[in-house]
Amino acid sequence: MEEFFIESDGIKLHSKLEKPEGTDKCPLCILIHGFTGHMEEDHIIAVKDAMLKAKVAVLRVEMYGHGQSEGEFEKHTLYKWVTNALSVVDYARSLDFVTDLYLCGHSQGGLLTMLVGGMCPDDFKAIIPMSPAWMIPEICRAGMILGTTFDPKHIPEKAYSNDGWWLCGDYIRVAQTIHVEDEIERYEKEVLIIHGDEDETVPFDYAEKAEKLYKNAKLIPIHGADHCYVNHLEELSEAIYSFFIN
Ligand code: FER
Repeated sequence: MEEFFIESDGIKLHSKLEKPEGTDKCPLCILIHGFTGHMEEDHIIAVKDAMLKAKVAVLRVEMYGHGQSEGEFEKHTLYKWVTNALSVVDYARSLDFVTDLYLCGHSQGGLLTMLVGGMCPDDFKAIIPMSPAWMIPEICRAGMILGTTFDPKHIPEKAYSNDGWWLCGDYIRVAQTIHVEDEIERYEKEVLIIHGDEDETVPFDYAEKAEKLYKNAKLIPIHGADHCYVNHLEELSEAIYSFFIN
């Protein structure tokens, strides 16, 4: 395992690269956590291990304001995450050992995966949005965030969640401008969507809607799984492993 920082617009992003044993050249998957998440969460580790078992190298990176990366959580926005992800893709392109490149992310990282897939369609063999939180732009336009409501035409300075998190109004301003359908349309290659059908954070309907909108997507529902696949990590691992070995 190599641990290092990738520079992105003056911000150091904490990164870990792991390669499968006994391979010279191999595919690489970039793997991104969700909102308030980090690279050591159980579901991220499960996915990483399943990829390594399928002989795919994994580059886990923590985005602005998360984990051990620089930036303040309260000041993160989807534009900052997009800028970060583009820097990570740039870094991945420079690696000699990589055959095919993949992008995978959970929840807000899954939304990021959908956006960056559309922005860099030539770079990825496939993208893997897991429980993608692609309702965020829509709910921000409707005046909802973190389970609370606001006037979408008069964005508050700060938005608070019931469980103690808060975000700057700029998070909402940025989210309101994003139209995920445009980026769905731009990505014509293979998409694997994985989503728990008892997700309490991101409605499962969004996975079904994304599967229909993409030209070439397959949804693997994980029956009974919640947002982070607690008690369903084996099914999650199996979905990832079989995607890469088939
Ligand atoms: C929200 C609902 C879900 C939200 C973020 C999420 C910032 C993302 C969840 C995740 O990434 O796990 O209202 O607001």
